[in-house]
Amino acid sequence: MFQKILIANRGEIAVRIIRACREMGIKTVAVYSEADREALHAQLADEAICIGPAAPQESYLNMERILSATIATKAEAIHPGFGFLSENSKFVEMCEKCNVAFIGPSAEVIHKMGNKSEARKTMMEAGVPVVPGTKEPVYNVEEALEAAKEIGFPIMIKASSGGGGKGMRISESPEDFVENFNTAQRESVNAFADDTMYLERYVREPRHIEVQILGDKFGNVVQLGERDCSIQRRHQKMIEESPSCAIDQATREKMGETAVRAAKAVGYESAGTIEFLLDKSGEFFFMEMNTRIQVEHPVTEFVSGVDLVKEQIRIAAGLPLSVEQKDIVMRGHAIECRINAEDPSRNFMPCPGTIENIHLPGGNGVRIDTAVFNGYQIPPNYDSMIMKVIVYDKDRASAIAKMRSTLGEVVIEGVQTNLDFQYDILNQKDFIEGNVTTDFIPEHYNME
Ligand code: MV4
Repeated sequence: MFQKILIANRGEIAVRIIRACREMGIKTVAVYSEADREALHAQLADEAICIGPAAPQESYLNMERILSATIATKAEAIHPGFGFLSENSKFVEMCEKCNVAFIGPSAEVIHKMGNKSEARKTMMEAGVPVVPGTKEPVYNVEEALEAAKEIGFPIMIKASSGGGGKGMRISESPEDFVENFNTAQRESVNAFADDTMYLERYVREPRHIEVQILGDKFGNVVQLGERDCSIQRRHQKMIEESPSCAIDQATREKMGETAVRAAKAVGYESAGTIEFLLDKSGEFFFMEMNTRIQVEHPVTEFVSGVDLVKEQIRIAAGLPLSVEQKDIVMRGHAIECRINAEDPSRNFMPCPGTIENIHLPGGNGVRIDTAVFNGYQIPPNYDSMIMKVIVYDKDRASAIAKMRSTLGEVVIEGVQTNLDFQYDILNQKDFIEGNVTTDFIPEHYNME
């Protein structure tokens, strides 16, 4: 096992990883930017190194500085968390060259799954269901229009380098296709310097359901059930839960087996997620693969009892998975609400500032993942997510009741948050009845 791990991240996920290391008897090195001198992750780690100014490009995204810190402290491995360098295949190659273990999948798999049209083609060839559409990428609007007519309208135009909604456009008919394709492609060229596009039939009012998988260096792959992440705003997830109330046991098993097949098709190792779109008829389609630990991993940890971060560390150290598929039994219901320092009444504008007073709830089946504390100054340079509230109970109704009670107890003074907005969602009839699609927030709150 590793003696020392460097955590190339900040905030609650850095703290989450430090805790896993400490439980495993592994020493930790935190890296921090000048804006994060007082940050919890820097205080909790055994060692902490300042790697540069507040701007992410000069610190948490600076590959040379992070590798220098790793070598200087003699850490043997880097945990990238999520965001930042977690899905940067070039960084993984640099780690290899420096003889540092990257706690995540190989550079090759990250690169392959980062290209969304290539990922789609790989999955088609592996027999994983994808939304009907193009197998090869399209580059010009004429050939794209021909392909679109073949697939049938409405069409979703997507950028190969996209994901998270960038470079994505809906086309309802051949009449509006050219304009939408050109706009999406221009967006892709500007954002990713890539004109590679692909087409899918547009699935109306889908649900976003994703399956957690774990793979080791011996070719073992297990799945740990699904998360329903349909409650999103502008492609930012707000509430995630496991299990999903939208699928029956037969679909769940089929989806789990499909996710395992997808992971095995690329020789996946570490923790990963296969995202599916579920349509109104109950059919599901591969959408994307996330080659990282995700924000919402705690809901899976609650229902499965498996510590995903510890598994990632074991896998990277060359140990086999500590669980077999037959030992993984999903039990109860978990829900996560993401608490952001933002103002819902001002179009969710980020609200950095100082936490003047904070009270964190607790109790049976309550987990709070956060790195904020009394007097903490939230820097304006990073993500506005400051806390994850995760609850666990025997069924969905009990978990919702527990989440309401738990959110009701949270006190955060000094900055605006989305706490009240989250609380409101939990009291919506459609949410309580499980009638949610990716259009839930725009539909219920009159916003895009
Ligand atoms: C889709 C879709 C409907 N049909 N693809 C959004 C982000 C990117 N990961 C893929 N996305 C979508 N792809 C087809 N063929 C609808 C969405 C989508 C969405 C997906 C999951 C969660 C929230 C969403 C919000 C809007 C659109």
